[in-house]
Amino acid sequence: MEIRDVTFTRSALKASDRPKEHAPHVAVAGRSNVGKSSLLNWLTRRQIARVAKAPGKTRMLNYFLVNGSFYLVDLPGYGYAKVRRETKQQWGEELARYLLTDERVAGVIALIDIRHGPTRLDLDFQQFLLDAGRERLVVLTKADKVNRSKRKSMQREVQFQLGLPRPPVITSVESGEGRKELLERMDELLTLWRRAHRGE
Ligand SMILES: Nc1nc2c(ncn2[C@@H]2O[C@H](COP(=O)(O)OP(=O)(O)OP(=O)(O)O)[C@@H](O)[C@H]2O)c(=O)[nH]1
Ligand SMILES: [Mg+2]
Repeated sequence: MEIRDVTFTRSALKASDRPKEHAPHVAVAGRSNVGKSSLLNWLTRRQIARVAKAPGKTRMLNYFLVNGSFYLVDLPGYGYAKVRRETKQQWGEELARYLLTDERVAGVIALIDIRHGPTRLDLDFQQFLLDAGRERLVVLTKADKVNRSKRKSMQREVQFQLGLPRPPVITSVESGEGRKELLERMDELLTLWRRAHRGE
């Protein structure tokens, strides 16, 4: 897949603010600061999502229309403690509802920091995706921060721990590693979704 054009469409939290069309969504999820917005900029080769030093930057669901045919969705990170509890609960609920019920979600790119592997929250989120019946595309981020042998061992370990049919994709926005593979795996998700929704 080539990314030809990308347009920021909208920020939304409530279901009524989400895009209206039938086009599929690929959501990008993970802990606060794991690199979701960076990954979106890197994938699209545009400075389109906001990246910050402080975690908790992305607070809404941000929709980016790609090639006029599907949405990439930058999600707020989970596990950021400094957000007020009520706000956190509200995001959590809206997000969960979105991922559980919106038929347009073709899959979730779930980011995990390669330095630490899955945290308790990552494991809970993986279980949530399994229960929701969502396709998981697991990505290990920030590969430039670890050596080659740690990459390999973490890749094997995470595949086993999460029960994934294929190894997670290793990426680094610094070295550029993993971009082509991630785009291919996204394409597969979209193809699956289109097959399942043909004729609608
Ligand atoms: N070295 C390195 N740093 C990265 C990489 N990806 C992201 N970062 C850094 O990690 C920090 C967090 O990145 P963001 O993209 O804002 O993370 P996020 O997951 O969107 O965070 P929230 O919006 O707060 O949930 C930034 O300082 C990025 O520069 C990577 O591949 N390598
Ligand atoms: Mg972000």
